[in-house]
Formats: sequence, C-alpha cells, structure tokens
Amino acid sequence: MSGAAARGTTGLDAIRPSDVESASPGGGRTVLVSSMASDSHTWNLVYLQLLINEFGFEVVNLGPCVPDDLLVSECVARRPSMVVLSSVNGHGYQDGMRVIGRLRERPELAGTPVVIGGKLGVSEVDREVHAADLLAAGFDAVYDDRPDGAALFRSFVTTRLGAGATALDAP
Ligand code: B12
Repeated sequence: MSGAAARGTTGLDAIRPSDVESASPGGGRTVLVSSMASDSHTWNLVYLQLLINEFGFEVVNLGPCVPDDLLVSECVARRPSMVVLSSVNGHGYQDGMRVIGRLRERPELAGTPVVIGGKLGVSEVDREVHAADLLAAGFDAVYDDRPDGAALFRSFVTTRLGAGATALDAP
C-alpha cells in the first residue's frame, strides 16, 4: 500500500506538493517556484525550475493556479531560502499585490526573499508604477517582461543567496 493510501487520502491528496520527495523542509538550498491563483501557464515555471537548478538550488515547483492559502502554507512548512513567483497571463500585478501581503503577514516569512516576474500586465502603461507598487508591498525584486530578466535575476540570487557560477557565466 502506498504512503498516501495508507494515510487514507484521495488521489488528489496523493500528489499534494508536500509529498514531493525532492523537497527539503527548511533546507538552505531549496527555492520554491510557483504561479498564482489565476494563472494556468506552465512553461514559465519549467523554465524557472531549470534556471534555478543551474544556480545550484533544489526547486519545489508548486505549478500553476496555486490558491493563496496553499502557497502560504507550503512556504511556511518548507521555509525555502527564496520564493520565486511567476505570472504571464496579465493578472500578475493584481495577484502579486494580494499574495505578497499574505506571505509577509506570516512572521516565519517576513525575511524570506520573494521575487516576482513574467508578463505582469497587459500593456506598457503603468509598468514602472506597478513594479514600484510591488516592491513597496514587500517583494524584493520585480522582473516584468525584461530581455535582461534572467541575467538580473541571476545577479540577485548570487548577491542574496551566494549561488556559485552558472551556465549563464559561460562566454
Ligand atoms: C502557451 C500559451 C498558453 C497556453 C498555456 C498552456 C500551458 N500549459 O502552459 C494556454 C492556451 C492554456 C493559454 C491560456 C491563456 N493565455 Co496564453 N500564451 C501562451 C503563449 C503562446 C506561450 C507561453 C509559453 O509557454 N512561453 C514559454 C515560456 C518559457 O516563456 P514565458 O511564459 O514567456 O516566460 C518567460 C518570461 O516571461 C520570463 N519569466 C516568466 N516568469 C518569470 C519569473 C522571473 C522571476 C523571471 C526572472 C523571469 C520570468 O522567463 C521566461 C523565459 O524567457 C503566450 C504567447 C507567447 N508567445 O509568449 C501566450 C500568452 C502568455 N497568453 C496570454 C493570454 C492573455 C492567455 C489567456 C488569458 C487567454 C484567454 N483569453 O483565455 C489564457 C490565460 C489562462 C489563465 N487562467 O492563465 C497572453 C498574456 C498577455 C499579457 N500578459 O500581456 C500571451 C502573452 C499571448 C498574447 N500575446 O496575448 N496560453
């Protein structure tokens, strides 16, 4: 009998993110990647997982359409060294402004680096204002549809988490 079956859980329960074996609760080298409630896009998350693996971290990827409560509970349970949120459907600003408040109100997550990136809105208008709002609300960095986003993100990770050289450093 599987562990999930032994606990009497349903099929859906059986694949809860907290059952992912690569997770290392509280581990200093684990980064949590997630989308937010409205966004069903997935390849952005796969891309981020591979990129962060290259930085030398384990990744717990919660996937798309993650409800706020699940995101908060997984962050509190796992205590990742960083939380990376991604949104490309155009609602990232709204989702991000809501979610960062939920994360920061938890004392366990008050000092955790949390960044957001992707295509956070549907137009260029107000992009800078929205980025400033997100920073003021508690994000440590915002990467909104920038061609140099990956390089800036690597720089942030190196500075804040002390990641080693990566493939991006190759000539
Ligand atoms: C495939 C796709 C879908 C698929 C998704 C399937 C799946 N399982 O993932 C389906 C058909 C489901 C879909 C649905 C929708 N989509 Co769509 N989709 C796309 C498409 C064609 C490709 C996305 C993709 O996979 N890219 C590959 C990944 C690797 O790249 P990426 O997502 O762009 O992410 C890159 C960067 O943004 C950045 N990045 C992302 N996150 C982060 C985070 C950090 C920290 C950093 C540093 C960088 C970073 O790095 C990545 C690599 O460069 C894009 C258009 C396009 N050509 O980009 C539209 C697009 C994203 N979709 C769009 C829209 C509007 C929708 C819908 C709302 C359409 C609708 N009316 O229903 C829905 C949204 C549903 C929802 N609830 O979210 C818009 C978003 C508009 C905007 N933000 O301005 C786009 C841009 C199309 C367009 N030009 O209008 N979509």
